[in-house]
Amino acid sequence: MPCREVRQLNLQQIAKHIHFHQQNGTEMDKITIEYPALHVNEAYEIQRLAIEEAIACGDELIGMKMGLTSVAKQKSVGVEEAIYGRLTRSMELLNPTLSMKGLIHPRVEPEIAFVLNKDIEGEHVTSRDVWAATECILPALEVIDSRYKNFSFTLEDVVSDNASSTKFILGNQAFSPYHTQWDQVKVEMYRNGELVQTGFGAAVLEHPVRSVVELVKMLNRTNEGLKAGMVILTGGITEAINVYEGDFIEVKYDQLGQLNLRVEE
Ligand code: OOG
Ligand code: MG
Repeated sequence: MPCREVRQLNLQQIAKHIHFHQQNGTEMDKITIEYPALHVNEAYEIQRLAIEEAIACGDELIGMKMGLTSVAKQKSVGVEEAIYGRLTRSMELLNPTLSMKGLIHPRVEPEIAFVLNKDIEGEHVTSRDVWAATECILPALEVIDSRYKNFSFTLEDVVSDNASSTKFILGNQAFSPYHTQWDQVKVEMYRNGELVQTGFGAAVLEHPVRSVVELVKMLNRTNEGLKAGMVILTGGITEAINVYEGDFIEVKYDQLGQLNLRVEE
C-alpha cells in the first residue's frame, strides 16, 4: 500500500490527465485499467481536482448535475448508482448550436434544471428545503461526451471524468416551481423530424426534486453543498441519443415549450 502522500499525488496527476482530455476533446483509456483499486471517493476527488484545473485556467463553477438517476439509464451504461458532476461556465451553450469541434461521440438528453436562490447543505435535507431554495425551473438539454473510448466505463471512471459533462443549454422561459407537476411533464425528443425518445419527469428518481435532495446528501459526504445561484441538472429523462454533424434535435416539453439544437461541423 503506497503511503498517503503518494496516493494524493497520483490523484492530482490523474486529474491533470483527465483535464487535458476534457479540454482537448480527445479520447482516453479507462483510468481503472491503470488503477484497478481506485475507490469511488477517490474518483470524486479526481473529478473535483480536474475542475479545479479548469477553474485555474479561467473557467468558473456555476452548477452541478446528477446523472444515472433512472434504472433504465443505469442499465444502459452498466453502472448501478446515481452519480454527480460539476458544471462550469464554458459548458453552457448560449445559442442552440452544438459544434462538433472538440467533441468525441456526443449524446443529447432532455433534463429539468433547478436554479437556486439559497444555499442548501446537510444530510437531513428534504424536498421542502429544496423547494424553499428554488428560484425557478427550466427545461434543459445536456450534451454528454465521455472521454473514454467507446463511451465505456466503470462507476469510478465516469465519476473521475465529471459524469461525462460536456455542454448544456437552458430554455429561455423560466417557470415557477409551483404550478407544474414536474414528475408528470411529458418530454418527446425528435431527431431530424423523427420521434426517437419519450419520457416523463418521473423517470428521474420519481420526481426531479428528489434528485436535488440526493445531490445534497451526496455532497454532504465531503462537507460540500449547493450554493445560491447554482444551476442543477437533475438527470436525463430519457435515454441519451447519439448526434452527428447536420442533425437537428427538437425536444418538446408538454405545456412548457420546446428546445432545439442544431449540430454543426
Ligand atoms: C453518464 C452521465 C449521465 C444523466 O443525466 O444520466 C447523465 C453517462 O451516461 O455518460 O448525465
Ligand atoms: Mg445528464
